[in-house]
Amino acid sequence: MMQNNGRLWAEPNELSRESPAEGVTLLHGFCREDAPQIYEAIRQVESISPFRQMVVPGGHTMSVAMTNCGELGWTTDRSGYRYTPEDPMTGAPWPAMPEILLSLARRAAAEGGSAEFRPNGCLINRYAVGARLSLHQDRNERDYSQPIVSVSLGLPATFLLGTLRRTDTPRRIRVEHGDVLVWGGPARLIFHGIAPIRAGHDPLTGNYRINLTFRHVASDD
Ligand code: MD3
Ligand code: FE
Repeated sequence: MMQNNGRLWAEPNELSRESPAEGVTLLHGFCREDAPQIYEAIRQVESISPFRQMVVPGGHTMSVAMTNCGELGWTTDRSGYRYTPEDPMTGAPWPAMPEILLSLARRAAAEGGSAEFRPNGCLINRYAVGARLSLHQDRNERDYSQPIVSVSLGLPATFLLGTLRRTDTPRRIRVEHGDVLVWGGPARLIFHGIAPIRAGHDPLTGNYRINLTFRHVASDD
């Protein structure tokens, strides 16, 4: 491991753990070896509920393409953001969460200190070159007691790690293929985003970055 301005830089093929902020655990390379099977599971989901670019209430179309698996999937349209049991595009339930994804999320959460993580939804984001996600909070889950686990595949990205206040300048953190982050406790409601993806090629995903976020969404019953 090399030390650089107080930040630890992992060697490219090394596994390492960092805590870039309170409540955040970065498991560098945690799913690198399983990435081909994880990607296969995403292809399976996508064959049932395809990636699509959704429209936000303000009328803009998101640059990120999205789909979901699990009991509840996140969507947006002109009328607002919500979690639904059905894919509005197909009218059918979202595809079930593949076992390999569920077990990855639970193992990662345990490493981040949450042994009881029960994700019932997984939002899958696909970024083409230039796609970005502006600073936001994730509040539609209505249950903030469980963490969010995020998995990065393919092209690297600059993650914008903010605070609980929108106006604070976010820190920039590089996330790459195989990295897994666990966001719990005081980090669950921070503002965060993704800077525009830069051109590149990944052997597994081609010209895309793919991010999975596992969530426990409160259901109404
Ligand atoms: C911290 N996705 O889907 S993952 C999102 O890379 C989202 O696609 C980004 O933000 C992506 O909502 C970032 C890391 C992440 C996801 C959700 C969080 C960090 C989070 C929710 C609360 C706190
Ligand atoms: Fe988010």
